[in-house]
Amino acid sequence: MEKDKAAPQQKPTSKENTAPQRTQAKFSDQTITRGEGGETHQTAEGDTPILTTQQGIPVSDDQNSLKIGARGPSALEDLHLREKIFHFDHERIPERVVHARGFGAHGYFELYESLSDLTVADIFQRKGEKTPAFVRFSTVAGNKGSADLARDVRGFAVKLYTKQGNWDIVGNNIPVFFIQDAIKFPDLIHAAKQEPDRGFPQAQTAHDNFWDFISLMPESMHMVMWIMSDRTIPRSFRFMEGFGVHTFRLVNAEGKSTFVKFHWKPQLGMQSVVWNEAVKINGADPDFHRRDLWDAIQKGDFPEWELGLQLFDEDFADKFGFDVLDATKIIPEEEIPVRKVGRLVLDRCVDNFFAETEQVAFCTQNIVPGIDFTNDPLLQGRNFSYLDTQLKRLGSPNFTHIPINAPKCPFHHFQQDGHMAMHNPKGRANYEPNSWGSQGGPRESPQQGFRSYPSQESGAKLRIRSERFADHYSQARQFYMSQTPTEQTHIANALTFELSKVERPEIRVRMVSHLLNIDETLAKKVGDGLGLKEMPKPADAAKPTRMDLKESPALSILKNGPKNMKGRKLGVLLSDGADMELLKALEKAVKEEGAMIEIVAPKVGGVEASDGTWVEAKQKVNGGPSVLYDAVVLLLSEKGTEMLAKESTARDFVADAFAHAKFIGYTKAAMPLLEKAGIADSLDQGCIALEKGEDISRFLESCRQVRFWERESKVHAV
Ligand code: HDE
Repeated sequence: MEKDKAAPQQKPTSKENTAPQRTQAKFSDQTITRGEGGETHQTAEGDTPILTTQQGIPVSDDQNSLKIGARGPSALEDLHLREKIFHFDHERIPERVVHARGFGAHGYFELYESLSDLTVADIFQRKGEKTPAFVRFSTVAGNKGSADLARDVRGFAVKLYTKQGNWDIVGNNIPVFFIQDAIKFPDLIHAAKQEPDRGFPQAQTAHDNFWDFISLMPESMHMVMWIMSDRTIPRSFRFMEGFGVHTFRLVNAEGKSTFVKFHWKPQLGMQSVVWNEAVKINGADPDFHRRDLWDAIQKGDFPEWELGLQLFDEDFADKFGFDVLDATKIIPEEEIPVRKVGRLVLDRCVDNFFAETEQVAFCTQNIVPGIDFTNDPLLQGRNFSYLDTQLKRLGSPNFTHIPINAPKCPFHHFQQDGHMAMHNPKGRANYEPNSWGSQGGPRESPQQGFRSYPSQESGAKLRIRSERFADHYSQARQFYMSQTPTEQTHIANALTFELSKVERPEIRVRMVSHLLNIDETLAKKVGDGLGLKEMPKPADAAKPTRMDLKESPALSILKNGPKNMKGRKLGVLLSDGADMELLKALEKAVKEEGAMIEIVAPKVGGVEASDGTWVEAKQKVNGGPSVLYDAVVLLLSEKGTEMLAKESTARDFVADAFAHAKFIGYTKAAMPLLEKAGIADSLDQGCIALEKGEDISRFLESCRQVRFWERESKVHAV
């Protein structure tokens, strides 16, 4: 047996000879030495901090555990090894039971005008005042590691660090919800998430349990229209709306209450991807939405939303055709316009994902003086839930001591101790009332303190739902009717896709019976798409569908899309010998439009353009499919085309861009690639030949429509 060979003993006299050394190299201003066993040592020099344990004890060797002889057992006294592995073993905390996958950023809210007539909320008093904010976007059903483009509702949770405490608007990108009463939430989420026996599918609703539950819950039909629309496959967090969903109250100095619904309107307009694109993005870049937000903020292209309020009084609430306490209903913007009162800007990425995004704890019950709840039974249930879930996840009632959750205003209370207490009340008094005078700690303030709106409540104690909650189909129909034909087709296709994944035929049929109460043409399209031999009878409805509700253009994404390419990304497929003049002109025009360019090339190192300029690429063609871009340009030389026409991922780049109704700019030399991709004979107005500078302006002008939707019907046969 080979004899144990110990590394040479170090003389601990000087810094240089404390680590075993054999060879030395300089890399990135750090001296790298190799130990006897060939391992890498990077030692602290100059300003580089010295590695320590959690206790601050300097570490001499982070590559080798303490052993008895070079090949002997590890010593139990190795405090560094023990601490390092102990900590690693405990790195995970439970993921959120819903909204596990999310991404957050810091920013601020800026008020346009004082709302002191409506509310005493401090955040709404002074025009132009900025309030720090943290926002976390999320998907609902997927686990923490799931892909960003799952068809799912997006969470849109905003924490506002106001001068009178933290106010959380824990909203979604859809203004309604599946259920009316919190008691059904665990059932809904159980049905939506992976099935309990098999543990799949995750991050998708296209399975039996979800549609079984939904088809037995007529109250979810309005939400079904929204989730089957393109709202659940947003192009970016930056391009989606947010909603507080429930009706809340604003309360002013006279104690007058005004009902309010909160809206976040993206400055860049709304945009979604198409389903086939979403599926492919999930493979190409599962972090597509995270990366998009990160990149935009890092570039200084700060995303922005306007805060809009729908304000109404009891009178309107009584006259409105639906109950304003029912979270499955909206108030159309055409009936109560959205008043824009401020803007939310996200201008700083987190320093650490776990410390901030993962540990941020939103609670619907975090409201401030001047804001109040209503009796929406979903909201009431949520107010119980969020505090509970934070304790479970973060492990201590002191989760507000974590910096991301701590108020940024002064706070004083007598709550103390518990796990991980970072600060406790100072002084002798930890109770009140007390007789310690000015040393006695904080006192209540009837003037400034939070007071609930004194609404009159009475009634028998019953498990009951208001009859005013019983119309489940009218607004579902209104939503569907408010969509453009393209969007209506997407809804029908999404329903057909999802229900085609359902194994039990009776569930599919039950869903179609509900659709018959929404719109017959939609029901027939889906029935046909599912291959139903005969249509079922419409589902029993507690209330007949109202046919008199007016279309609401505000509900359509396409009617509210962007007016330019600002914030969008153009993918340019480039080859050696590409026309440099054209590329320069394109880069200039895209910059002026406020959009971005990403170069895709056969090799990531780059290409040599026509004039000998070396242009670096961001993506190799097989890692930069066209699904990652809003529009594409094929800036190719003849030689480059010849080579790329033989590359399947280049052919997919073109064919997918075409199938996803994207605008395609191309040089004449790229024609053979278009031919190989099978689209040369179908070129339409969305495909624009680029020869000179003015073609580029024409191309970018077209791109402002984001997609060439007329093409879509020509590329789908089923
Ligand atoms: Fe949530 N929800 N929810 N929810 N929700 C959570 O809290 C819950 C509902 C929403 O980025 C949990 O911290 C119940 C509606 C968002 O951290 C949990 C009910 C809306 C987020 C919880 C609802 C939401 C959550 C899980 C029915 C839109 C992510 C982790 C009564 C208005 C916040 C957590 C973040 C998170 C409970 C319904 C939005 C378990 C019981 C409706 C955006 O407390």
